Amino acid sequence: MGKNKNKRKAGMSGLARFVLDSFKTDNATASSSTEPIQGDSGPTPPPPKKQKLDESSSPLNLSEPVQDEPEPKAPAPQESSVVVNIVERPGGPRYDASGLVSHFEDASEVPEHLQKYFSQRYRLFSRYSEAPGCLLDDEGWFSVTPEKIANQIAERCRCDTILDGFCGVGGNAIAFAQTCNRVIALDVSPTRLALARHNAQIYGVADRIEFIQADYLTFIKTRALQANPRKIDIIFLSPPWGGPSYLSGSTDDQTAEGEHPPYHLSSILPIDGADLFQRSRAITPNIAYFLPRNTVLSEIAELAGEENVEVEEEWTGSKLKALTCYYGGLANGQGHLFDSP
Ligand code: MGP
Repeated sequence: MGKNKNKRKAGMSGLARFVLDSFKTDNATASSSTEPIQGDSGPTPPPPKKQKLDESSSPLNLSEPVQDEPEPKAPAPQESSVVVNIVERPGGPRYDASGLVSHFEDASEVPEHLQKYFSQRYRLFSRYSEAPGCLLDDEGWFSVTPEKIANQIAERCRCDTILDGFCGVGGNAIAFAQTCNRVIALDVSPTRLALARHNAQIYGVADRIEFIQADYLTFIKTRALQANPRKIDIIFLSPPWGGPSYLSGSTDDQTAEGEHPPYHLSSILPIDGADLFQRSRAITPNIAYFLPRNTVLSEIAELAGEENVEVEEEWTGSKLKALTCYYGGLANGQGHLFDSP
């Protein structure tokens, strides 16, 4: 499958530089938080292990062509800049984004709408309370991938270079940094990118991740213009699903009592989820797509065309949290597709 188990140190890559330069030329908002940090030497992560989750996989087969899609939906307003402290500590300065959002340690400090997520904080980040404390903004609280699930996905995505197109506060990027040689983590929000880097530092993996403030669609479009772009083996897509109300479904479809209405890929942001997938496939056949548990399975299958897709249910305890859909060489029995153009 062409996967590489060795790891190497990440600096800012030619690709990152190219993209940043392109952004500068276009006067678009982009910045990188990849400047080297002295003494960024947190604990070395343990060798990756397979996480045991109550999961099941079911390959789906189909052959429907994927339709062309409408124009991108309006992008969310962008924040322009973020100030982050570089804190002097024994052993060198460390990146610390503590000023950007509150780190809660007691439920009494937590706003009502975040209480449910706060009670799961150690499932989200097992090192949540390790100084200076993991940081999440509102969107991070409701959309970060719980750590065991992130580790499970990272294990399946073991490769040389992975692109996390919507890294949020870093849950998946941190896990990928423990199984992949190089992680390119994008987010359109400078705040969330700073929080991701802060959290990655707590896990001792910040120096293995290239954090790039960029809109994913612009990033891949820019990359397509490069004469000789760096190979990206896998793209991980965990886009916004439209907020915590995604479970209410995205249409007036009828459902049986007690069931959640179906979620359609057309509700994915910033563009229709089928379009997002097809644009990503222009870069690599190997896509891991993190989707709501109530996503219409036939739509997931349709994306695969003549190939198979493997759908992994992500459980924590007795609760189904989400689906990860593995396409291309990531799907069981399709390893030969991993290095295909
Ligand atoms: P959830 O259903 O909001 O939480 O999200 P929970 O605790 O299962 O809610 P309950 O009321 O059913 O108990 C379940 C998981 O989906 C979260 O842990 C996140 O990993 C993921 N998730 C949720 N949202 C709203 C998003 C999103 O917008 N984008 C992405 N990528 N993941 C999300």
